[in-house]
Amino acid sequence: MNNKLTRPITDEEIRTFQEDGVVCLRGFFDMDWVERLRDLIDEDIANPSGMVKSIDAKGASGFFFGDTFVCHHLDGFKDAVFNSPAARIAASILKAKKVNLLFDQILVKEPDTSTPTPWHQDYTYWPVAGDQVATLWLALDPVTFESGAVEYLRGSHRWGKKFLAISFDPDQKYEEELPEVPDVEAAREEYDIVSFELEPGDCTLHHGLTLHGAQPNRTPNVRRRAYIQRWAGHDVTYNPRPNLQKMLRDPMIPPGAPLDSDLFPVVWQA
Ligand SMILES: O=C(O)CCC(=O)C(=O)O
Repeated sequence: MNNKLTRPITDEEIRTFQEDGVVCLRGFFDMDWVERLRDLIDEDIANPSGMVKSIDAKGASGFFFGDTFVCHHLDGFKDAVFNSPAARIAASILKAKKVNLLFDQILVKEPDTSTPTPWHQDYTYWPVAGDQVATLWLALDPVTFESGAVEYLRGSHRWGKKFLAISFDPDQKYEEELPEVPDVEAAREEYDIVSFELEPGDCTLHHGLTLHGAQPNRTPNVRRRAYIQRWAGHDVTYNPRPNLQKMLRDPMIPPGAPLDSDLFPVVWQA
């Protein structure tokens, strides 16, 4: 296993992230990581954590599986947090002096899964304030539009807007005073939508305010397994509010403080 970057992140890649709100980074994770994470995902599906939630739409075909804070559940994921190239990638793209892991996550769309991932911003789900918030989405299978590639609205992180979080979970309601996400699917041609066909080991980094969603997995036989990490840089502080996404536990840090804690560990610093 190797946590060194196979090459430095370029200024062009940082600029793309800053301007577009998403950048695609190919081949930073080798096949050892891919195969290990595939096995861990199958282990988690067979024996999920207490944070697992059903996210299949009602009456949907297939199986859309999600589990969060998985590095607290299976040690192999902890290894991927602390010893894979992910933290250095996130720090380089965010130009951060340190990065904290907010949480890690699995999202699997099995073949013939009809549930789309609704358009949303990540930021409004989480107890954070600050700009350096990003998600690393690592492909563990070949990903195409047909199999449910994530789509992004280019530059939407610079609209200066926060949108109400959409519930993936019937037990969870989000009630902040925020406008609803625009109905992108109803007028796709009006938006600048970007997505990437990925090979196993390729990843994307998107900003916490970038609007994104994903299609169903319409293939009859291609799994779409993703391992996802949520990162925060040095300008991010703890901003708890009512009705946010459930965190594994209270991080026991005061509002306004840096995130540094057992729950949101500093994984890399300069
Ligand atoms: O994998 C998906 O379907 C959606 C991913 C996503 O929304 C995210 O990683 O923030």
